[in-house]
Amino acid sequence: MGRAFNALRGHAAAVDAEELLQEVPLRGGVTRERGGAADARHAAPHLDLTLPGYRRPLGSVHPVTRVMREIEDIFLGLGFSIESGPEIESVYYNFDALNIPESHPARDDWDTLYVNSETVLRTHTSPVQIRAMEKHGAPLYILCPGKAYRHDNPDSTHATMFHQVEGLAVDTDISFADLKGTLDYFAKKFFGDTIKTNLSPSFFPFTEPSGELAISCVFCGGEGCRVCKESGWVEVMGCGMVHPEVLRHGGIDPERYSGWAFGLGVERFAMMKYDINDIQLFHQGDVRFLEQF
Ligand code: 2NL
Repeated sequence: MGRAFNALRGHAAAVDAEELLQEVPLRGGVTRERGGAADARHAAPHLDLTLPGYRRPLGSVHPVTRVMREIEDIFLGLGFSIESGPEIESVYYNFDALNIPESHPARDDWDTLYVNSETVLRTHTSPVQIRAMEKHGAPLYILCPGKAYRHDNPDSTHATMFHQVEGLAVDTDISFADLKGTLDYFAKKFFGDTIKTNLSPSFFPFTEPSGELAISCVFCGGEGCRVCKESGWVEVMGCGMVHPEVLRHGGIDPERYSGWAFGLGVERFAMMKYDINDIQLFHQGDVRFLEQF
């Protein structure tokens, strides 16, 4: 059996080599004749085997990966660790543990991609944070970058798959001021020292109080333009103090610990940083787009 196999392998190798040789175009218009070793020796003077091989074109880091790494580096510098988790997630971790009520529209078939009645493609990276709270307890300083999925119709600002980065800090005496200061520091590191930040009230079921962070428009410097709808500000992420119920679901005592969290869309950050107007470009693999980064 082994001998027969070896014979077969030898035969296959010979065929492959010959076929490969036929495909490689010769330099300097040298013709190659089909034949055995004698013919190959005959052609040898024309075939310079010391010439370097064909180089494969080198790719580059995808802009979404690049922005994700930039965000990771800023938070690694602040002492956060990176956590990851499953993209196919239970309804419990994706919704229930995050205090998202049964009746919430985000649970709808038209917003969430269900695998079955108990399983979804995660709609955000928050479930990773619940799992991390369960696994490590407090104190906890983590960043959760990864893919998220929504049942959206694709257009220039929506994609079925996109990337999120969520951050979570849980410790004794964590305050809203810590959140404000950290996000201002982060936004200035990412967008540049000249931008200003503005925090305004919002609502999420998993944070209380909740906020939206806006930055002064990177296109007009806050003067007012089409991008910022003449307001001078662009909303960039949601945030807030972790809801006590959510800490409890993570196995953390809300009487002893408090925490803040935020979530942002990586494609949106990349679009703002590199002045890109269509989210679809990130996922089409067009080299003419990708080679610009
Ligand atoms: C948005 C809003 C947000 C969070 C994400 C979070 C996670 C846990 C507990 C509490 Cl485990 N909060 N994440 C908090 C506020 C906002 O994302 O608009 N993202 C694109």
